[in-house]
Amino acid sequence: MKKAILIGMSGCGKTTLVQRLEHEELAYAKTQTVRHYVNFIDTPGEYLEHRHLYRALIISSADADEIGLVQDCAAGQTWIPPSFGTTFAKPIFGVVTKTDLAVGDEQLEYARSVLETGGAARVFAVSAFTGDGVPELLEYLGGPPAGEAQSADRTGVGR
Ligand SMILES: Nc1nc2c(ncn2[C@@H]2O[C@H](COP(=O)(O)OP(=O)(O)OP(=O)(O)O)[C@@H](O)[C@H]2O)c(=O)[nH]1
Ligand SMILES: [Mg+2]
Repeated sequence: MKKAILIGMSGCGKTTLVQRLEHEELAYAKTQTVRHYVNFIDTPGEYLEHRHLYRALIISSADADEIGLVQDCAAGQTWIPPSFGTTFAKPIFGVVTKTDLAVGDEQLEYARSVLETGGAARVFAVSAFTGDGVPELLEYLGGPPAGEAQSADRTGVGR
């Protein structure tokens, strides 16, 4: 499975999504610093919100195969600048989060356009709460189907 670093504003749902993808219990915990999971690198939203911290994102991305830009569809604003993805010489995908909160298509379209403008070649729309869209994202990253035990994967054998 490819390793992805997730980047997005504070509260957009990165950690909750990683918990869902890693089959962990969903429990709120503010991300204070970069956290490494088996298949993901979770980052604090502040690293995107303060330009002088971009450097930490660039350094952390060295261990990732893919860059995942994350946008909360219910946020109504973004910190992802146009062409932000060019900061990283790696493939970029986008994730629209919290689709369970979307009221109509406009919010989803806005989030999708933010991610595409930021450089995402593929965009996935997910809800970590309901699991909608999670299998498609896992398939893209080459992971096992949602719900399937990841014990073999966790050992790192074959990676
Ligand atoms: N309704 C809904 N709420 C969600 C979803 N995912 C996350 N949340 C909520 O959004 C809030 C922020 O989620 P986090 O996963 O901590 O966000 P984050 O992007 O990791 O935030 P930072 O660590 O501050 O960068 C929490 O209260 C979550 O419960 C979702 O799919 N649907
Ligand atoms: Mg977090």
